[in-house]
Amino acid sequence: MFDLLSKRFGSIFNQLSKKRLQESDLQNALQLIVDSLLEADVSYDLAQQFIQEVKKEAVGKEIIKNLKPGDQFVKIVHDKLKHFLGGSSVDITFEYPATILVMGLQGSGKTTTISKLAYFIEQQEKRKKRILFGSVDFYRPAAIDQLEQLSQKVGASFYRSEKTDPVEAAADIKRHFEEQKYDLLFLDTAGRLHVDQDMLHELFTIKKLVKPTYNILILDAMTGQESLNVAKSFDEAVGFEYAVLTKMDSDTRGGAAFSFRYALKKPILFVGVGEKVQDMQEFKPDRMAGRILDMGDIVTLAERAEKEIQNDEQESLYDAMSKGRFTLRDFAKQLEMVGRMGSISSLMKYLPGMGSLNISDDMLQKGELELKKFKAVIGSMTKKERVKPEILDESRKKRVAHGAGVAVADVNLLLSRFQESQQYVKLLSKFGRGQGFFK
Ligand SMILES: Nc1nc2c(ncn2[C@@H]2O[C@H](COP(=O)(O)OP(=O)(O)OP(=O)(O)O)[C@@H](O)[C@H]2O)c(=O)[nH]1
Ligand SMILES: [Mg+2]
Repeated sequence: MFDLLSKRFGSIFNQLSKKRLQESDLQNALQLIVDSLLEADVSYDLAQQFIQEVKKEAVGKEIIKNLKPGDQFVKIVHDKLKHFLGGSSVDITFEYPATILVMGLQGSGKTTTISKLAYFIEQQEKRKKRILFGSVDFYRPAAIDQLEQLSQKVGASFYRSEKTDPVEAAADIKRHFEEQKYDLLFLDTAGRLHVDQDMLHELFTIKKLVKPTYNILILDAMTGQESLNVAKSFDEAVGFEYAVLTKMDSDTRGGAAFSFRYALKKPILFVGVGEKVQDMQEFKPDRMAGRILDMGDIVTLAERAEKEIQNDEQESLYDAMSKGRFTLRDFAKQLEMVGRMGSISSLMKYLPGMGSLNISDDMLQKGELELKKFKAVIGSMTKKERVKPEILDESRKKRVAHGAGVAVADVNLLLSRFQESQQYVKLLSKFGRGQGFFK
């Protein structure tokens, strides 16, 4: 499928001989994205909103040498999608003691997910945690037994309240948790239909009483775009901070993840991928982006594109340098590139001759700090000042320093460093390409 889609993109873009992506070129490609999102069960409105964002980003983008326009477009789409899915995975570390209230629709996977979370925490934590399971699900016979069985499977304790009213039972379980000084309490609740306001209100009362440290909504990925309404009504009536998306092992494409993140902007912590306690994985935005677009290999593709973009920037920088037209703008780009490649210390390894020099950690740290200041200084200059720094008189320098939150002396230091590198560039252009570290 990936091959098919990228071929389709390819045939749309390959005849392109222009230098920039234009709206007319993008129409067909954007339609493919919409189709992909709709197939993943994203609502039509959301799909439209998303491609408007992509369009904004893509139209007018310069086409990068060595990169197929189709691949470049795919990268833009992928990055946007990843961004909407939360960027990077959420690194949650629970603080103890903690109470976790688990809520969700009937059959969404609440009880199963509690055991998965407990298993995950046990695997992750160095010191064994004392985990307690409790349930206030009195609506479905055997619901509490199910939780008890699961607690044995993952080595957690289980407490059955004598109370039969859910709110009273919740208070009783919490009291037991505190008295026995457990680290973690998972409170399982009855499945609710989001149209059932009474049941939602009861959950709200339990939440107020128990004061959970974390509230987690369990969302069934198979509910597709409907999951958004579910999440919204739970959020309005009860409130939660995180979600876990279950049943991602089904053939659903993950539209639920997209709709949820896009509309509610709350993190998805994990995805459930099966019925067993170990069947849960961290939520990975870029993997999910690939699944939603049905492009298995999109991550590799995006990485390749990123590399080409960097090569391209480096080449144009080299062009500017070899012509001896090296402005502060190029200098800023150079700093930016250094920043992107990692710390100065890690870069040193790659510079010829540098490995054998004895440079102390102090010097390196000073260098990194300087780099940050320089970036800020260049950032608060006007376009004109960047191209013609000689116009920077005292009052301009003061303004720039103020804007960057540094001293005027830092601005002067930057300017003298810049002059030094200009000398270096002139030297470079005499010797031609391939002599310096821009080869
Ligand atoms: N394939 C698959 N099945 C899952 C997953 N999570 C839960 N299930 C199954 O879904 C069904 C319902 O799970 P439960 O954990 O009982 O759901 P619940 O939300 O507690 O249900 P109620 O208590 O009835 O509201 C069970 O058969 C689970 O085994 C998952 O990630 N993948
Ligand atoms: Mg249950």
